[in-house]
Amino acid sequence: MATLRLILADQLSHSLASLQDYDLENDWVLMAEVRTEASYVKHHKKKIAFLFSAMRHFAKELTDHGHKLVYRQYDDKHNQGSLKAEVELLCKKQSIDRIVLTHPGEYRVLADMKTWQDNLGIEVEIREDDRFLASLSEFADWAKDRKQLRMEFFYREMRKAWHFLMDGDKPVGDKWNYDSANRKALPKDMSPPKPTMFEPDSITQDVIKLVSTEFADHFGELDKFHFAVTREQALVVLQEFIEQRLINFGDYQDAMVEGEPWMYHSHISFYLNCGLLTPKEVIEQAEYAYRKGDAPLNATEGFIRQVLGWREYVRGLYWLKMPGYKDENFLEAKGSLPKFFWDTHTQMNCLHQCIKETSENAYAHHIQRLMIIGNFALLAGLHPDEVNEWYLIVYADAYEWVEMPNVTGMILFADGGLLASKPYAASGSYINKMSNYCQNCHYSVKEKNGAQACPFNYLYWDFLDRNKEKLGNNPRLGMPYRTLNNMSDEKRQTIQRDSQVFFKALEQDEKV
Ligand code: FAD
Ligand code: DLZ
Ligand code: SF4
Repeated sequence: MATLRLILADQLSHSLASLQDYDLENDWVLMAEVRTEASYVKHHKKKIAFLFSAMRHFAKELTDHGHKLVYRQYDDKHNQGSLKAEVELLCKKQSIDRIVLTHPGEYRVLADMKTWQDNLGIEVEIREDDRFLASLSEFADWAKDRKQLRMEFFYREMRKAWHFLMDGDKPVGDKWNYDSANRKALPKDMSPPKPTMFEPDSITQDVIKLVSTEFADHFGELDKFHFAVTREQALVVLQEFIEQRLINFGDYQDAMVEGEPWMYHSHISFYLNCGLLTPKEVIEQAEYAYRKGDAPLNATEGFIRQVLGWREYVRGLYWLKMPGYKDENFLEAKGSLPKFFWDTHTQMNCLHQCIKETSENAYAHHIQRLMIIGNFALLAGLHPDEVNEWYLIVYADAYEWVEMPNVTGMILFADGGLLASKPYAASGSYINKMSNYCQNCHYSVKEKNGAQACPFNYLYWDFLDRNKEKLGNNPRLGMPYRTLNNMSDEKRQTIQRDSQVFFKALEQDEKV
C-alpha cells in the first residue's frame, strides 16, 4: 500500500492537509515544475522564479525530515509537462494505490484533478484546504439566502467565530471598522522603511538562470530578486512588518507615492498565498502587537480586516460562483488591453509608475491595483477576460481564487454588484489627493477637457454616461448622476468627444 501525495506550488505548508498522516515507510511526495502550470498564462518572470525557488526549498525541508520525495525540475529531460502526467508516471513506477491531494486554488486545476480517479484507475482523495479560516461550506452557509454578499457582514461573523480583536462578544473599541481613519495621504517629510530583502542563495540563483532562458518572452523583470523563499525568511518579513510598518499601516493604507512601491504595506501576500505563512499566525501576531500597545487600533483592525475579511471572503465567493463567475460581464465591456499595460509607455504618469513598478517587482499595493490600474480598466471599458489574464500574470501573489473576484467583482463591477455596492470609479482628483503622481504628469489634473486634460477626468463622466441604463438607479451613485444630469448638453458633448478621441488613439496604438 503506497500513497502519493502531490504538493502544488501554492501548498508549501508543513501542516498541509495532504501531508497529515504521512507514512514515512511507504508514502511518496511529488512536486513538479511543469509547463502546463508555468505557461497556461505567461506569468511574470519573478513569479515563476519565486515559486520554483520556494518549491525547491520546501522539497529540501521535506527530504531533510525523512520524506521520500520526487521533485521534477523544469529542465529535467524526463519532465512530463503536466501535473497529471507526472502523477501517472510516479504511480506506475512505485505501485501507488492511492493519491491524496489538497483542494487546489483554481477551478481549472480542480476540474482536471476530478478526472484522475477514472483516468488513472487509482483512488483519489481531495482534502479540504484547512489553511483558510472559513471552510467553503461555512462560506456557502453564510451566503445562503442573502441577496447581497457584503464582505463587512462576513467579516464580523469571522471576528466572532475566531474571537479575533474581541472583548467578550463586542469588538475591541466598540466599533467593527476604522476605515474612515485610514485615508491619509503621506506627508512630504515621511519615508517608509525599506522592505525586507534577501540575497538569492544558490538554489534561487539556479532558478533565476532557468527562468531567464526558458521564460525569456514572459512579462516582467527578473533582476534584483529579493523575495523570501523559505518559511523562516517569510517569518522575518512578517516580524519586520509588525515592528516597523504596522503602526502606520492604517493611516497610509490608501496613499501612493512615486518611487515608493512598498509603502507601509506588509508584502506578505506572496507567502500567505503559497503557504509559507498561515493567516491565523499573521492575525495573531498583529493582535498581539496591539494588545502590547505597539500598534494602534485603526491599523490593527484595518490589517486584520484584509486578512480575515477580504482574503477569506474572496476565496469563498470564487468557489461559490465558479465556473460561471469567469464569464461575468455586467457592463458588456469590450475594450482590448492597451499596449502600455505591457510596455509601460504611457504619458499618464500614475499608470506609468504603477505598471513600471509591477514589471520591476511583480507587486503593486492595493490602491495602485484598485484605484489606478483597475480604475482605468473600468473607465476605459476593458473586457474582463483580458483584464483578468493581465492581473493573473503580473503579480507574484496571483492565483485565480483571489485574483478573479478582485478583478471581476471589485474593479470591473462585472458581477453586477455581488461583491461591491458600487463601481470603484474615480476621476483624477481622487488620484491627486492620494498621491503625488500628478505633479510629474504630461496631463493636467486640474483641466477637465481638451488635449491637456487628465484622461481620468472626462473618462469618469463618459463611463457614467455610457452605463447610465445599468448604473443610473444605483443609490450609491445618486450624487454623480445628479451632477451628470444637470450638465449642459454642450458639456456632455465635449466629454464624449474627448473620450472618443482618447479611445481612437488607444485603438490605433498611439501613445496616450
Ligand atoms: P497588505 O495591504 O499589507 O494587506 C495584508 C493582506 O491582506 C494581504 O497580504 C492579503 O493577503 C490580504 N488582502 C488585502 N486585500 C485583499 C483583497 N482585496 N483580497 C484578498 N486579500 C486581500 N491579492 C492577492 O493576494 N492576489 C492577487 O492576485 C490579487 N489581485 C488583486 C487584483 C486587484 C484588481 C485588486 C484590486 C486587488 C488584488 N489583490 C490580490 C488584493 C491586494 O491588492 C493584495 O493582496 C495586496 O496588495 C498584497 O500586498 P500586501 O501583502 O502588502 O498587502
Ligand atoms: C503558478 C504556478 C506556476 C508558475 N508553476 C507551477 C508549477 O510548476 N507546479 C505547480 O504545482 N504549480 C504551479 N503554479 C501554481 C498552479 O498554476 C495553480 O495556480 C495552483 O497550484 C492552484 O492551487
Ligand atoms: Fe494620472 Fe491624471 Fe494625475 Fe496624470 S493627471 S497622474 S493621468 S490622475
